[in-house]
Amino acid sequence: MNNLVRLTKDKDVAIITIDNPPVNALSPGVPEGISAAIDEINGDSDAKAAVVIGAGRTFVAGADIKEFAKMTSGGPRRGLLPLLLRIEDSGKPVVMAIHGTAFGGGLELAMAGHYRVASPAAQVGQPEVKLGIIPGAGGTQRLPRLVGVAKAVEMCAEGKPVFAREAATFGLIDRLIEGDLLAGAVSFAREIAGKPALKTQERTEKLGTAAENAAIFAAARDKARKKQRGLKAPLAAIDAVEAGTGLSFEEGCQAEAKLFTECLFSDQSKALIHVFFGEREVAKIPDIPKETPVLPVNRVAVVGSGTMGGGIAMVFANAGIPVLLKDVDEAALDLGMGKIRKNYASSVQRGRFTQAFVDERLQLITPVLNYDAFSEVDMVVEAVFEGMALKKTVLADLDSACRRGAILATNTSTLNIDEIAGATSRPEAVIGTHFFSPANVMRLLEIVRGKKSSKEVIATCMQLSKKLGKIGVLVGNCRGFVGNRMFGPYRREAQFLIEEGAEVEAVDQALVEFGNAMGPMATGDLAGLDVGWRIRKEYRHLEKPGIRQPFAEDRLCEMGRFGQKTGKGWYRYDENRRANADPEVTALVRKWSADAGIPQRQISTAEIVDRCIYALVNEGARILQEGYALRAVDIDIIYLNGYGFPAYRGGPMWHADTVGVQKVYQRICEFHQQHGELWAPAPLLQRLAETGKTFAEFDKEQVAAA
Ligand code: 3H9
Repeated sequence: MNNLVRLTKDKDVAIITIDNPPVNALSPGVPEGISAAIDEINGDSDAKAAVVIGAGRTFVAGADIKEFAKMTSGGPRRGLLPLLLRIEDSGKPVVMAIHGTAFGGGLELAMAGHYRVASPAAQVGQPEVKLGIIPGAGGTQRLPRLVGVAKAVEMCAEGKPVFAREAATFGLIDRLIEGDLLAGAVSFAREIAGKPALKTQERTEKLGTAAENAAIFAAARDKARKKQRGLKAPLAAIDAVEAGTGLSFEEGCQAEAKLFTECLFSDQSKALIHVFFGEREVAKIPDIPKETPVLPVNRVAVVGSGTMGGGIAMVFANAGIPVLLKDVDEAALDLGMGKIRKNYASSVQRGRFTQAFVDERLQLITPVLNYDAFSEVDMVVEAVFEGMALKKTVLADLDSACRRGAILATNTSTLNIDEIAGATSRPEAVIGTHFFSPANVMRLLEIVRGKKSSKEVIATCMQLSKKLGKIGVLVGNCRGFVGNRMFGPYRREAQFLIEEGAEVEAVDQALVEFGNAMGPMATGDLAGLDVGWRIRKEYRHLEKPGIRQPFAEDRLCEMGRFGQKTGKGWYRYDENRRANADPEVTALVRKWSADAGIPQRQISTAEIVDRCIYALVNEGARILQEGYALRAVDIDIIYLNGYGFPAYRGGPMWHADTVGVQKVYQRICEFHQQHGELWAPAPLLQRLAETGKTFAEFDKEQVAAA
């Protein structure tokens, strides 16, 4: 048909093969090729039925997401509906044969067929909401006809994929095929050839009554508002399914098309598409080509069984990698293993893991008190208490205990990797792996490149992060690396605002309304205010004299108010760890501010958001310019996966692009005038503003120059 779609025959069954690697997306040429093949089959009197199948590892993973950006920047609108109607109208029945994934437009294509067969492990889904859009090729109209309204709403609004084995139980898949999918699909096609075939659009038996559906839609909207706070697409998806239940198929498709377009042209969708490609972009390191050899990581060890160490051991165990967990004495190890067991038990309780899975994982974790078996491991992650002297001692011990070729990773959030590496005779094997707490839950892994970290070690850790279910982002070795270095100015501004007269809850609420998972003060209370306090004390000698520093949090710490763990911090906590505003804190901060001569004023929500978020942007721009992050998108991915920044805003740097770099720069200049040196605009931000460029354009230039 063309180079993306082939038409062949197995006697009386025509076979349409879509071959558009890597994921058979419906890029230009694919719909046209399928359409031409259907026409040809309908003109072929020997063909009794057709099978549509994907070449390579998957059926069709969806519309080509790259095309969306072209559409929203003025390119031609590309619809799939006419093709799908042509398939449905085909005089010869069409069997869709699914393996790998049938996602988005891929599932919509499959639903236009008269039958669907699948390998049991295949996955089907309408994940469009994760891109800020809704199904745009009849998915919200055909899916309820096949699976019922409740299931269709769930799949379209939540976007979670379903295994074919499960989909077969609710009518989306007509037959599961173990073994050779094509052979099974062809024989299925022969069975149904010549029998009357149903068009999905004409099926109404699962569409339910208005009263039943009203309750389903109300519950789905409620859930979407809570679980997908701030996102517009899930609500639009529910609207589209609802339209389909009250209107004709054709009118339903029109309603869907309108909602799809509104979503596609929204800032949310642009941001989420940026995130989709960003998550894949961060794996690409300009000076470390894809072919760089990686080291096998089949057995690992973790040193330190505290909260971090225990969590990291679970991460490896969950990926099926055996792990030695070392601590200094029996009591510490028992405590660490106890916490791990408790964590797993709660996962079983919440239905995340089965007991059998947990038992297997626990078998993979071996507690040890010495380094004897360390000579057999391929990688060690040290996760002892954050302190340079201790880390150096542990690294020196590992240097003696581990075989040459093993990776020595240090889990630090602030310390200098090169100094730690200097404690070994093999700095090329040393790398930073900054897990985020709780390590077994948080997706982000900052991989910190030391001056001497070898390319093989970096490539191995990047690849390993995927196996561990993490998103690895390579960062440079500066204080706080990328995430925490930016978090400092963000929380500094939040404190300044409180010292200038804002209420603690007002600051948190403004940032939660912006979309962040938590406000900065509540986050501090959760992590423990003493952590930052200790670090600040250690680095106090580096502070420039005469520059304003926040003081309220340090004073709260001096009073023993460390946050949730002491029942008091910025908030007061009840026995269920619920935060309550604490008038004592307000009174104290007002007094301290008066003593310090800080004028008190009314502070707007907009100022709270600008001060905190632009502090992130300004520091992010410095980090970029200094080369500690490879691209602006790397910073975005860090913030989305480690700091609860809302994905629908694309990350702090993308957010700056969306607001307008010039506008952000001007606001930062105002803050500079009002609040002094800490707000000096980053030179890169200034350059971009003056040349009318965005951070995304800066990234493209970086990639082109690499
Ligand atoms: C849609 O269908 C809307 C419809 O309603 C129609 C409206 C008209 N397009 O993830 P991987 C690239 S919306 C373009 O690393 P994996 C990806 O960027 C779409 N490119 O592999 C990467 O490129 P590179 C609904 C795509 O095995 C390479 O393929 N569908 C697309 O870990 C490999 O990807 C979705 O949202 C695409 N659709 O995971 C599904 N998909 O190598 C999105 C992938 O240059 N895709 N690429 O970095 C996925 O979820 C995963 O890619 C998948 C494979 C599970 C399929």
